[in-house]
Amino acid sequence: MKTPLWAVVCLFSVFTLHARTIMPVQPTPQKIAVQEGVRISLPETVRTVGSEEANPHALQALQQLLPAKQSSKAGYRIVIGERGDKSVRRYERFIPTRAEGYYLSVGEKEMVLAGNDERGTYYAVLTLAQLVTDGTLPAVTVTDYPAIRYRGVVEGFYGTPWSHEARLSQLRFYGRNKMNTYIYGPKDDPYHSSPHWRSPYPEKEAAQLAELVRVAREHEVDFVWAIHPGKDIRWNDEDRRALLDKFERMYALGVRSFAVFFDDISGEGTHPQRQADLLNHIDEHFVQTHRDVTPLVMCPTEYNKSWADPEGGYLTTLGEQLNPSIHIMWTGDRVISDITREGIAWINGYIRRPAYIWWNFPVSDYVRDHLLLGKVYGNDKTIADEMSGFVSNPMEHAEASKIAIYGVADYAWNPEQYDEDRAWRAAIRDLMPEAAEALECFAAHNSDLGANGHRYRREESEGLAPVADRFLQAYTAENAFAQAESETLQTLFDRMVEASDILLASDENKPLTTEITPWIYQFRLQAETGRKVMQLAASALTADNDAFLRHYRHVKALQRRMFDTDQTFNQNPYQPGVKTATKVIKPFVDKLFVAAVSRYNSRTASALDATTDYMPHLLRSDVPQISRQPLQIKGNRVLISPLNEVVKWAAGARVEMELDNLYPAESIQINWGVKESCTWGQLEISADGKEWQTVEMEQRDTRLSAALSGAPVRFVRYTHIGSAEQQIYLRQFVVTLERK
Ligand code: 14T
Repeated sequence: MKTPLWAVVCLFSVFTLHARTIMPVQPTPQKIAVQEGVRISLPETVRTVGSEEANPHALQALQQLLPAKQSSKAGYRIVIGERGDKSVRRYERFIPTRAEGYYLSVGEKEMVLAGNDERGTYYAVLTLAQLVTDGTLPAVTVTDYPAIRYRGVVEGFYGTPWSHEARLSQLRFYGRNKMNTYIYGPKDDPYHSSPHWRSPYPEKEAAQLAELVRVAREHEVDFVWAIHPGKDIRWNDEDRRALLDKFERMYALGVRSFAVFFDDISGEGTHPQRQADLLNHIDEHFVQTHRDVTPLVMCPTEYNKSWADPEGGYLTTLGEQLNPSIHIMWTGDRVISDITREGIAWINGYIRRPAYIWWNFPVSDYVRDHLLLGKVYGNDKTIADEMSGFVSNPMEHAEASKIAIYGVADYAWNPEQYDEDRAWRAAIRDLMPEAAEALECFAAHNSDLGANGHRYRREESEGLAPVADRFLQAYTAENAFAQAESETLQTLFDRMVEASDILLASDENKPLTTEITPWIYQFRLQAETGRKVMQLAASALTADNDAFLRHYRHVKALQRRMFDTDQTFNQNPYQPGVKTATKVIKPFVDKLFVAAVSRYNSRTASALDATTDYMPHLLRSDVPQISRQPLQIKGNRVLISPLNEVVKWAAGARVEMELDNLYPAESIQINWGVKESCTWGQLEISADGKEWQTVEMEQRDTRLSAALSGAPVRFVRYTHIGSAEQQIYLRQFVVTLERK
């Protein structure tokens, strides 16, 4: 059989690619075909067809890209518009019949930008802009659409809400990355949640929200204003009216998309039938009555499988009762989890509609001492049809969150072709093109969360663990200094120092470097410690005692400086401090330090201290949850880091703090989060750890306090002297010393 000529031409000249390597288009288009070897110069004179009807935002973006002279007769022809417009009628069959889809073709005489709808045309222009290099365009055909209808971000974390400037920058970033949704729901905005959800925003805040709405619209992003009324809502006409009034006020500010959150509440507000009645009422008397308001989004109280009680019927009630157009959010099998096929099938069965995914990544409000700068991975790539939306809950560090958000934009547009590695690298290049290598090094080692109550972990320092293990193994088992591994590790520490300095000196992205500066300082110190511990380990083998002791003193000094950094920056009340490279690098450096010191100690019969983290005071406890809590020094106060979960305290168990010296003490403050009289507990102090003195405590509400008026204290302990297990919260445990 003869091969027809057109097929030969196609084979030779057209490259259909899934935009993996060659084209820089982001997010990855569904289909892109490039004609090899053809470059088209940006035209100087153009004849635009369709400007009267096409999406004005698309036209404006096109105008910025091609500030060419307009001519009615001559010049390069540009056809622009959306399905139904006269201009694109001839191309309608090429336009994908998907929301926000588009067809883009660039030829030598003409280009076509045809959206399935207004947003589709805008996206066609964005893709076109990304195809330009050095003032030329490839000859190309793109057929593209998002696999998931709603893609974006939910500002839904606890902690300092994003600044106005940061939000403006986010909205531009979402638009540029073809995300169409920003859900405004910062837990710490009192006008979003209790106590003031019923009240209008003060003038300044209202004006800023109106500006956000405007900028979102300019960038084709739906600004979704969320309300969180469940903490104190009363199921009566008055509160129903209060909620609708608030929505009307937000509508007047320009908001056209709304959400109602019932997460993280208890009591009356959790009632599913009442929630459904309210939401249907809003749907019927607000959403449906305003022709330009988009479908309502709700976050249920049982928003993940581990909290859901299928027998209790909460989700079944929502599924049966909520109007079908209302979207229901879902975080997966757990509060923090990645979405699987089985997981989404489970919830969709209950709610009778595709779930609207609230992905709790890179949110770090439960591990605030860590930065989550790693890759976006873990979500199933074949379940786009099973979800109506996919939004990411980010960190309170807005700019740093863009690494993950970029990945989410790519995943949610085209999950089947999503490549986490490529997206992560591209994100870093997008944020800091000049210092990309440095940022990549920093991000590669700042991505895991450390142990946490949600048991969510991320990869970090990929590929390094086997090298570190081999080196340690050779060192401890054979007294050998493995050469190849040592070179890899030395290079790593050098690169870390290099990356830190380059990032600290860079002016490229100030909002980003400002957010992460404390972590860069800590990262540099960790690298220097690593470098020095390698030298320490080497001199422990060669029996050069002078060199060993010099390195040892330096490592101790570096440990002290890391402690100071941890105690000085990011002092939030939950997880204060600055943790970096905690998954592979820090454990390796610590283990090698211990091995080197113990080797020196046994060879020279010395007793040098081999602890790895500077902290002069000690905490001992046979209450497992408390024993893992770090101590903190805040001026003249020594405290146990508070814990945000229920602590189970067995009868007879105790908590004991040992200070490094004897101090005159001023007072002790304790808060176990319980109002009942704490007769199960006994507080004692001691100067030597042998003779103990019981201290009376005064209780006010949940607060216990004891005045010590200068008593000499080195040991403090609190013992459960009752007989039944206690369930308490570790809100506060502080020993205040007298100021010198
Ligand atoms: F609405 C939800 F989908 C959701 O995730 N709600 C919160 C969210 O605002 C927060 O940022 C996120 C991460 O901490 O988790 C939810 O908040 C919690 C989760 C808990 F397990 C609050 C208290 C918890 F005990």
